[in-house]
Amino acid sequence: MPSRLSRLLRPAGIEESIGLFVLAVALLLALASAVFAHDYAAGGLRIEHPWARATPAGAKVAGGYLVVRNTGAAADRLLGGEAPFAGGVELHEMKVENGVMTMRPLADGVDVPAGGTVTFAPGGYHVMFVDLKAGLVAGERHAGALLFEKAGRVEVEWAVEALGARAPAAAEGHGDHGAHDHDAHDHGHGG
Ligand SMILES: [Cu+2]
Repeated sequence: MPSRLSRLLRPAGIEESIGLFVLAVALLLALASAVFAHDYAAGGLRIEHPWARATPAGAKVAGGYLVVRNTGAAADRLLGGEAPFAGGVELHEMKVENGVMTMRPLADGVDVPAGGTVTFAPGGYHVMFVDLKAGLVAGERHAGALLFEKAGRVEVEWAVEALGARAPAAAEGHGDHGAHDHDAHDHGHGG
């Protein structure tokens, strides 16, 4: 036993283990980004890695995220999307106003200026899938589409990622937001 322990504690042995561990992590990360990153092009638009956050049991809404780059000379506008796994797709903005997290539907869509980039990420602009037909499970891929004013309908796959994926702490209240807010603006944008 003592000899085995001393072998484990030998500095060289530890360094080797750490080296192997770092190598393994690096390989996993390289593999993960190769497997999970997926991009689309439509005219001058580049749509990078559309993903949806996995949902807790019973959730009826889920957040969707992506990056849209406009390499073209004309502005375009993201108007909405399609997601057969949900009853509807809305575009929302989450932001802090006077220390209070607020959420509002972007009824006119989101402008994507010529040469500009719009990022949909937890805590900011996001796609909201409402009336989910089933929970979203990490690792799934769901066919859907994005609708642009000029580029038109662009088919994409929404990659479902883990519940906490890239979520700042501020975004954790999204479930609440879904419960008391989405029902309210399902029937219009009067407010
Ligand atoms: Cu929302």
